[in-house]
Amino acid sequence: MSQALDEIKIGGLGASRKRVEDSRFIRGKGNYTDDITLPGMLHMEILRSPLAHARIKSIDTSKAWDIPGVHLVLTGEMMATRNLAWMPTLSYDTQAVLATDKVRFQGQEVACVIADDPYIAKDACEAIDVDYEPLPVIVNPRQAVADGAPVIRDDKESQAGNVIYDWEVGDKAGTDRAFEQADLVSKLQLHYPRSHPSPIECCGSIADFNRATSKLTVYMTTQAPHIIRAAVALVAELPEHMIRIISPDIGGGFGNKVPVYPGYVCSILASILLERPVKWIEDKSGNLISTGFARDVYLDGEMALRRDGKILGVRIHTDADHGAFFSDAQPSKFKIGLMHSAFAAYDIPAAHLTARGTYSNKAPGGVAYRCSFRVTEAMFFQERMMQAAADDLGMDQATFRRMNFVRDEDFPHRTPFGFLTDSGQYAKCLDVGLKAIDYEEFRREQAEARKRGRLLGLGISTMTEPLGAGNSREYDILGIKMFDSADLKVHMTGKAIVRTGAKTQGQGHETTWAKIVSHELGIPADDIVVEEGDTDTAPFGMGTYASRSTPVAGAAVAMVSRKIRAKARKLAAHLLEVSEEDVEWELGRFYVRSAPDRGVTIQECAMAAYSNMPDGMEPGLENTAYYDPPNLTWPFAVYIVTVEVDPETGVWDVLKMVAVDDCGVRINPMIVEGQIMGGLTEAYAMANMQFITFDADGNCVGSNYMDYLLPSAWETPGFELHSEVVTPCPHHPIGAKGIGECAAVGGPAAFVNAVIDALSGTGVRNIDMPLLPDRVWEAITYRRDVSGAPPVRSDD
Ligand code: MCN
Ligand code: CUM
Repeated sequence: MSQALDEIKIGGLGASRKRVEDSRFIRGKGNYTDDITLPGMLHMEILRSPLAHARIKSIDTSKAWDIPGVHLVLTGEMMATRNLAWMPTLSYDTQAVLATDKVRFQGQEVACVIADDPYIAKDACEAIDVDYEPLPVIVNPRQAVADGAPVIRDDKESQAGNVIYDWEVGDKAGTDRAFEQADLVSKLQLHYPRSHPSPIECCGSIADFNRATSKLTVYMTTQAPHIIRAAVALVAELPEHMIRIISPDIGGGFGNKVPVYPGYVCSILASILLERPVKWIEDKSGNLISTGFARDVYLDGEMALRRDGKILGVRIHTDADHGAFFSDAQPSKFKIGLMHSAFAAYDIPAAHLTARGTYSNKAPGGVAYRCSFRVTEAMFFQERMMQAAADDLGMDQATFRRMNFVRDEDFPHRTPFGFLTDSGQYAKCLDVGLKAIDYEEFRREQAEARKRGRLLGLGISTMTEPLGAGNSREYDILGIKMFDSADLKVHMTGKAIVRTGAKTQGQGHETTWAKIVSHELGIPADDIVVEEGDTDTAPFGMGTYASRSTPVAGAAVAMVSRKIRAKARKLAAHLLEVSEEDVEWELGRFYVRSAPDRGVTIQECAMAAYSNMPDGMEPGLENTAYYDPPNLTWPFAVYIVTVEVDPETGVWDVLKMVAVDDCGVRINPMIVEGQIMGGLTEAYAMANMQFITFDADGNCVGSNYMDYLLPSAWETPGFELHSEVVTPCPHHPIGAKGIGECAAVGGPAAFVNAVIDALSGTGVRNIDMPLLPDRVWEAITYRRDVSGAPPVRSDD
């Protein structure tokens, strides 16, 4: 008779367990970087450049030094004496820590002041006199490659112009042939604008160098503490074991907290020089103008089509504007991230992608913001192109997608750009979505409404996202292979602590990792504490981004639990006085096969590991697992939205939105739903209201929260979520696929497609995001496409 535990009751897989971290967050008891105060701590503020491109003729800091309470004024020149004026980036480029020769974007770090309090430091920054000689400014790739364009990175000897890379992937000859055979070629050009993650908490750090012990402890807002430790060891030439990075609670990352920022480096150097803790907390505008920009890609593509709707081939050219420094974190093999995941869900014989990256006088930008290395741009272009192609063919949007989907029986499937997708039920997800939105009925209503001058539209977007880098064969950052780890210690009373190399920023790892241990060992989730983010205690890992935590660190949690179970089995055999082969496992308990009533619980095994182990067995019940996944995980989703556009004002409203997400086995359904809701909210904000761009002088337009709007519950539409399609990941130990970014990746195209669909018949093929009312109005009124590419007029 089975005495197995009820997994849902103990909080294992499938239980919608409330997030344990929330009990401190909602009480205001979180421990964020800015909550930490150390004895003798000083405060740092940064002086930023008002100009986008200028030669620095001189910097006079004397007035700042004279202000009482100022301890140190750092300039690039001083950094240079320690070889720290420049630092390497995560993409094999260099980035100025503090400007020496020139400033290259508005908001660039020029000097720092360390003082008794942040107000003195800020005042002292304003007392610094910088003499700039303005230079011509570049704000887009076209200007970057124009004849006579100023060379932005004249600091690099090998850099002749402004091109960072030219890269290609796919089958050029095969794609050329596909286009020769096409009945019809459909084309689309668009710009995916800059967007900004804007987490509620800005970036910051507290560096604490102790001369007596030679130990450097840094509390910082980073999504990848171990990478930072390695970077500090290499850049500051400090021994790695003397560096401890602690990433405490993080108030949202969304990719913003992956890169290494000059503020971190300056606070570290200041602490070493002053031998006191130095705190730097970025202000909101500093965060918005200088850190972690995403996208800014021009996409130009065409699709070769057969008359019956079969896609024969795809060509894509991308121009990516990286800003002044190429500082993305991305796998070193792939210059434009995983842009070539485009069209992975569709069965397309041939495809070719060319990519060029250029410098401009804008803050470093590119990869970060809920995107798994540019998958957001890839899926956006894919679904906008699918819509344009179906329209050109005169085919129904749903039919066109369904006929080109990779079919369930065709997995594993090699995508035209070389990825291997392994599982999914694409047509089924689409069908669930169409039913939920009542597709046929809406099309009827739409036609009826049109007769009365009302503009209704429906947009479909699908996405299949490669989540969970590595495997280590293909994925590395700066040569560091991408795998992850988990460490599990079961105490003698059967309570446990699990640590991973990931770092939660709001995703709920403290809740979900405990559930995986519960699932594997039957220890109640409430008996397991999860800790991440301290490099002195957590096993080495590559951190949390690209929704890699569940695919990689989460898998490591399952694997380490299995190692613990294997040892517990030996302890059980010893306690039950039978041989190991006679011991069976059910959730939470080992028993004798021939006598199921005779059993011991996992807790009894834990006690025995410390008090009654068999002769010759190493005491304790602890282990570590490193997990190198065989493949990425490939979640799939269908997002469908209906809108009404007001032809008089260009304002559009969402009527209904449905989301069908298949992320394999859901560890915690409630958290998964939260991730999808959050992602859809961000997708809506990007499509509808978030405007941050640059004028011809390189001024950042929209660099405040009046223009760059963060959606609240008030303006966010309702979303209807569907979870009935579950295709377990064939290689993940518990069948889970990542979910953290899917809705933000696939969502934007659904909104834009819906608005363009509402305008069908006007000839408008594209309006660049955000679809602000004036842009939609312009498209309707003048029956033309509307570009959002910079430069914009400064009065826009
Ligand atoms: N999960 C689950 N079942 C699955 C998949 C995931 O229960 N099949 C749970 C996970 O265990 C985890 C959460 O859902 O608690 C997200 O898991 P995962 O998809 O593995 O993503 P990560 O944990 O790696 O989170 C990173 C992802 C990224 S890259 C960005 S950007 C983003 C996102 O998460 N930033 C966020 N969501 C965010 N949510 C919050 N609140 N804050 C951020 O900064
Ligand atoms: Cu690309 S943002 Mo997330 O991967 O941290």
